[in-house]
Amino acid sequence: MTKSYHRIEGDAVEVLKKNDRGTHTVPSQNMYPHAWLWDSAFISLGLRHISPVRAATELNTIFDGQWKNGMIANMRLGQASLDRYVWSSRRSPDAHDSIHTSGISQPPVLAEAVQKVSERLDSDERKGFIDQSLGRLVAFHEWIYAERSPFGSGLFAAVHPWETGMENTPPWMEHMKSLDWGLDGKLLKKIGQIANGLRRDTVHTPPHQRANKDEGALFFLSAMKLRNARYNSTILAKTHPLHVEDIALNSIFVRNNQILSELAEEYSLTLPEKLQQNMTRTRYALNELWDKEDGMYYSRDAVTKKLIKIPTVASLLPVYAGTIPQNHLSSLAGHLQNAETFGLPFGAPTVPANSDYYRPKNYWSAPTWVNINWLLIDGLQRAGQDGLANRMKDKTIRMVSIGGMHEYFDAQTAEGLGAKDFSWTAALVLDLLRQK
Ligand code: 9WN
Repeated sequence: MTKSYHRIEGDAVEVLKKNDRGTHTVPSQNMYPHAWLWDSAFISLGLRHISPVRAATELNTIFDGQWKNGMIANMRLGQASLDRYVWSSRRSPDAHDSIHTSGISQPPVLAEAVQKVSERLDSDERKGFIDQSLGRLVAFHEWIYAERSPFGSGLFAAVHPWETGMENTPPWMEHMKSLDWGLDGKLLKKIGQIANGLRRDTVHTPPHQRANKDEGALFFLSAMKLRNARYNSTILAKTHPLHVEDIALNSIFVRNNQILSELAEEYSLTLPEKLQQNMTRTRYALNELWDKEDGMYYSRDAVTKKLIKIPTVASLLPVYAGTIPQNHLSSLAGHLQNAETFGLPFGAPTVPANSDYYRPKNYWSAPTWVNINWLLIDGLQRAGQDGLANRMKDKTIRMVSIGGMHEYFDAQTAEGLGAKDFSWTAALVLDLLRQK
């Protein structure tokens, strides 16, 4: 049964209240005890409708954990957590002196959040917030070029699947399995056992909805490689086998570079020349990831420069970048409407329905996520594709009204999956409703 818009708004506000920890919002009660970069960015987009000042605080909490070299980590870790030991971020001299974080980042969607939140603040608050945020955003984007683009393409090359935010997405999992990690089978097995022994996610969520054991082992293996290299990018460029120019990550990067330029112009800040040049390069380089034959984009191994041709919703996210040629945009819009692949009843599945990798209830391997639908809707609106954008918006709202404020959903049935009372689902559905 579908609920009225009014009821959904009420439920969304309730979830955000329940998950509020004062200066940040946890993604969900038990499963996710820390503050995550892109979660807090999406959460702030919903919070700005309730309290713009609280939305700004949400972002400041993430910015406050920024490393000395500009990195903003995917997780700002809570008290006494095992994750503090696993990541041991202090192994890096660049880590924050007193705030514990992971040692990797996440999609740079913070400029978007800063812009949208700042528009809701009154002028004094806005000035203070922008003065504080702009320098931090510049340092973060400069860090991406300095430390995550070591092979000269101008694209963001991620070193861990969690940097994409789409943890077990099939192209990454397949690619990781194909790499030489320099370990024999016995050691790999041992690492897998340790990794799965440390996992707590499958206590809170049915295991078939989460990453499987092999995927869990790959997450841990790559994290240990990074930790052993003390997160030093010069060492990683030589020793780490995994550098992927992820298409979703780079689409988000291009759009947020654009927003950062807009903010700089509006607030009379001249961006460093090198950063401006790099931003232009990234915009052009995104099109190197276009595959003419399939009419969509793919992620690329940054070392071999080979596309990893397994279609996922990331292949369509250049819609959000806002800079792609018109014929590419039409092709991606076509995929989004194809009922055999991405045009499912409740939004874009993360893996197309006709793929061998399609597992309808499994995490980033088919279910649809509200944040990804939000990014697609936003891109389609800016591209003037209002009809498709509105249809996706209606599907997403209807899905949440049927499935509840879950983390992700079966794109065919709207069944809620993963964590319950998930913060960005609540925040973004609130945002979509307020746009109506
Ligand atoms: C690891 C918090 C995060 C999201 C990610 C999502 C999931 C974590 C996990 O939860 O990842 O970062 O434990 O699997 O995949 O996008 O930011 O909600």
